[in-house]
Amino acid sequence: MKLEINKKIDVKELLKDLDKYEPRRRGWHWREGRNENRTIGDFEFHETSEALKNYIPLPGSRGFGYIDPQPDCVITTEIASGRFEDDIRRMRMAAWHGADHIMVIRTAGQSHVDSLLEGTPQGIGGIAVTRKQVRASRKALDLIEDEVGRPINFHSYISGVAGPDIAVMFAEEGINGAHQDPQYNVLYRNVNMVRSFTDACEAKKIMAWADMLQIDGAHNANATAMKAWKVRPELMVQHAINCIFSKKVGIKPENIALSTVPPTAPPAPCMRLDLAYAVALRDLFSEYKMRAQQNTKYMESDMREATVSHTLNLMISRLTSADIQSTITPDEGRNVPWHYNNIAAISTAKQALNGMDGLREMVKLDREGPLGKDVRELKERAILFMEEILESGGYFNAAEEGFFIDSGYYPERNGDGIPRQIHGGIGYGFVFERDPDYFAPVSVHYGYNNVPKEFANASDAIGGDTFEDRSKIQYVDELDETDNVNTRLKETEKYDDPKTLRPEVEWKADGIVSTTIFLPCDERTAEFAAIKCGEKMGLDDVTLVHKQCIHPSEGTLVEIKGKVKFDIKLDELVIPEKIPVLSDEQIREDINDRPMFVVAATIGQDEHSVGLKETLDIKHGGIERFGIKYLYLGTSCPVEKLVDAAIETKADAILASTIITHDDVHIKNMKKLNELCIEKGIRDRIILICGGTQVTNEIAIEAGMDAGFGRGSHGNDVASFLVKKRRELTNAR
Ligand code: Z97
Repeated sequence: MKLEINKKIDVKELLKDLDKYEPRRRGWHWREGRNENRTIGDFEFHETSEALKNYIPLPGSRGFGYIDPQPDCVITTEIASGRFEDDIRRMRMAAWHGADHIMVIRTAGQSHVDSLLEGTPQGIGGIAVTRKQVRASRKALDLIEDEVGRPINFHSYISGVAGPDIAVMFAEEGINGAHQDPQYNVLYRNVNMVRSFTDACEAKKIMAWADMLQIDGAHNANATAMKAWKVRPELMVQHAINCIFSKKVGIKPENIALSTVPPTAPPAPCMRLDLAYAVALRDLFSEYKMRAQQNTKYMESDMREATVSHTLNLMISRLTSADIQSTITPDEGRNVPWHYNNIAAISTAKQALNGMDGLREMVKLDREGPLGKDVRELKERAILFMEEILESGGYFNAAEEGFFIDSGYYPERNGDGIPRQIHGGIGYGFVFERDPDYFAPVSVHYGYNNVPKEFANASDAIGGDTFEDRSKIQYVDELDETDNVNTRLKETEKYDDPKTLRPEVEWKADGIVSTTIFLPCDERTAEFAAIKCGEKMGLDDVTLVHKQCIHPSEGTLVEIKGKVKFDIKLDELVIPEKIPVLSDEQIREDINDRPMFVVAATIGQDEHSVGLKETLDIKHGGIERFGIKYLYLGTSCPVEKLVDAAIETKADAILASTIITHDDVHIKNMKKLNELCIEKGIRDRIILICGGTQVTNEIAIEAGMDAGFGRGSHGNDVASFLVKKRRELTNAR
């Protein structure tokens, strides 16, 4: 199976022979070609990696030859639709925009499930991580990485009481990275602490074998604490515990990543607090990798606000370092996992990282001033915290005494931490010391194993385990007759036909659309009025996604979502043919060889000159930029005057602009222009163009023009047409 750029990924095809699919490789992949200077377009970049084969560049790249520099760090996106068949389409879109670390969010609380799930059940807030879902996604990513020309890391979580089982499955299925932190289970999922650390030994050993990258869970303290900046010393302690533990179990330090999150966001003076924290982390953990996340704790539903916080976070990444740059959208806060917002966040990362390329070569962090003092203080607080853990008898005692997630800024303690019991919690009582004759016939195992002498390797006892012989993997397809991918695909089968479209946001053809509405009233009224607006617009299931007070009485901005019930049939659409546009260089060359002169005006009683001026003036990228000279006759110019001026100046073309449409005055004026040129005997040698918001090429041509330019037209569209039309007229003569 191979992806074709102009075809959607075929999920049914992907699922064929999935039971036999083998992942191509194991292990984490960093971007290639880092630490090299690279010329891309007109610029030299200092912090990029190799280019992609297929990509979508930033919109602003139009001014720079559509370059798409790939930053040096891996870029993450989190995908969480709840249906893996929809996730994989998002993965493909994300990869084209520059994501090469796809984190699949698990269905709510999968840590509580004490075994492996099977099949393809639909999840809430993410997918149920099962072998089939994982394998199908990895298979899709193998195809996607061929398409974009860069390996893509696939990532999920190894936690909960089924952690080691999940680790085995991930290793078998070629998963490249995972969150693994026994402290997460203890603090947030109340898994017994002895059990959690014991399981982690096994899970980490397997991760080491599979060369997976590990991300820890310290940042969850930041997200849980009431005042996130106060837990900065604790965050460092948590990182330290998981780092050294993982290293001792056998994970290479370069595969251990700290989940760093800047703990504050504006309106806090975030740079002062977050930069010191970032520097302190890098001082203490220089051996390990940094996975820079975005702050989500102080994220509301406002995209703009989240983007500014994200950009400030990205500045910290560039001022310090980031091996992996994470991206999250406000969707995480408002629980609407919309893929186009994921793309927006990937683009924010790419844009900011490109923009700040080489920042550290120009700006040096001043350690002599307040930054150095704060960094030192943070490190001291963290080390004192660690010392107190030792004094209290070790980690387990400290966790029992509620040392963690306390709202005090250490050494201050407010006594509101999360205490957990050594003799309690989920899975308590299920950790047993291994007997002297304990024997596990597996190739990768942590700790004591009494391998009988006749076997060189433990797994020889069974003729090889699943890591050595894939045919021993038990592949379970579906367990639930109704909750599975086949039934879901059947329900949306109609939309496999590319001629039938329905808008979508969360899932294929879900009909969801969102609308931004401004209501000139207070916030509370606006909330209900907006929902009524949605209903009157014919939407079903209207809900509020975002609201923002603009003024207590003058107005509120509201975003709603709802569902449409209709389909769009492609046969019903009238899509005018797209006119190919010459490149800027081609236009310039032509005008250089043969100068061009045009006369222009807004015609009739029309005073709207902005569009025409934008099309003409060099400042706005108008035709002047290609060397075309023009005479502008102003607004409300009579058609006669325009034609006379064209004759007098021997103009190659007339550019008329008309916005007003009442009584079809725009059409009448175009017709008049054509007729007058015929009457004066110049029609066969002059190009007539009309522009305006209500003008289309079709309307203009019908009214006797050579071309019409409506909304969204730029100077290059007009210049390209002028050049081509003049060549046509010359050839005809
Ligand atoms: C991130 N946005 O990028 P369950 N283990 C650890 C975790 O941090 C998590 C889980 C397991 C975040 C990811 C929050 N983190 C989302 C160390 C989740 C998930 O939900 O308890 O089944 O496991 O880090």
